[in-house]
Amino acid sequence: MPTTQQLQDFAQQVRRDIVRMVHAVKSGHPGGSLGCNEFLTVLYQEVMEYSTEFDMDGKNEDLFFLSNGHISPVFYSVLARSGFFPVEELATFRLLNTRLQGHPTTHDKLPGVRMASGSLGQGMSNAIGAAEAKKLNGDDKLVYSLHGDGELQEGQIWEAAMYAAGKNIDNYIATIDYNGQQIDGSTNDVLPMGDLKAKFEAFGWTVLDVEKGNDIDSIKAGLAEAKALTGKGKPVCVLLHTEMGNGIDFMMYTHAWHGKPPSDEQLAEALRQNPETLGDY
Ligand SMILES: Cc1ncc(C[n+]2csc(CCOP(=O)(O)OP(=O)(O)O)c2C)c(N)n1
Ligand SMILES: [Mg+2]
Repeated sequence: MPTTQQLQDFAQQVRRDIVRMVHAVKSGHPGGSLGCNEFLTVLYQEVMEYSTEFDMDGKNEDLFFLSNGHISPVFYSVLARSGFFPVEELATFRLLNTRLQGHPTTHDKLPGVRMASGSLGQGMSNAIGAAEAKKLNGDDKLVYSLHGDGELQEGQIWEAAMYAAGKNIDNYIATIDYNGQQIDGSTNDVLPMGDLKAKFEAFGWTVLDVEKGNDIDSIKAGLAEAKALTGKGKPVCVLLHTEMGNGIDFMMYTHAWHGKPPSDEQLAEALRQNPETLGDY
């Protein structure tokens, strides 16, 4: 098992990758990527059991589905640094004909990508399908997914939530990036969603909060708790309280960096705040 320090170092390198990728092509989504960095780091570096010899069936492996596909920079960096493809390929982010499209696709065959996402609201349905297939196949590994909180405004999410509970999909952990922000402002300004815990519970889920969603040890503990709650007849939802733009001071506490690249000067400052740990691509 990696130490907390090793996971922090990993996340710091991922932070550099995110801003460098988005800066290089002057497009992409750094804010949500930075907010979900520690979660994906812990998930891929400690929690999930998987093979980097990727195949779509993923039998006897834990599976992850990214539903908020706009945070592709963090997903690609974590996949590359977990051994799915060469880290040098991060330099092709958003270029023509790259496997690292702005929003993940499957036809480009990037190892680790299990569904095309970007059109919000679909990943829970995919993940539930995979979890149900695992049950039918007698495969006892788990399925994980990640969703934005603004994404929960999509109706398909709630159809899927109803299905998962109704069909006792209890080998599934859906995490919500609960940053309180979305593309145009705070979720409360755009469309207040009320008490998300009560809503998921009303749909028949077990829900737990991780209050420090950017803290490695809190995420570890939260995911261990979530894992212990699987196999009990209900799907599990983790409300991960995160900070958009985490780790780069001028990108935090605002939705402004949802989908905006840093300038040359801003990149330099972001990198100064996050020295290299594992080596830049
Ligand atoms: C179906 C659909 N509608 C609208 C969009 C445009 N869109 C992209 S990201 C986003 C905000 C989503 O908010 P959230 O899930 O909270 O992501 P965050 O801004 O926190 O990263 C929107 C509306 C989309 N990608 N798909
Ligand atoms: Mg959000």
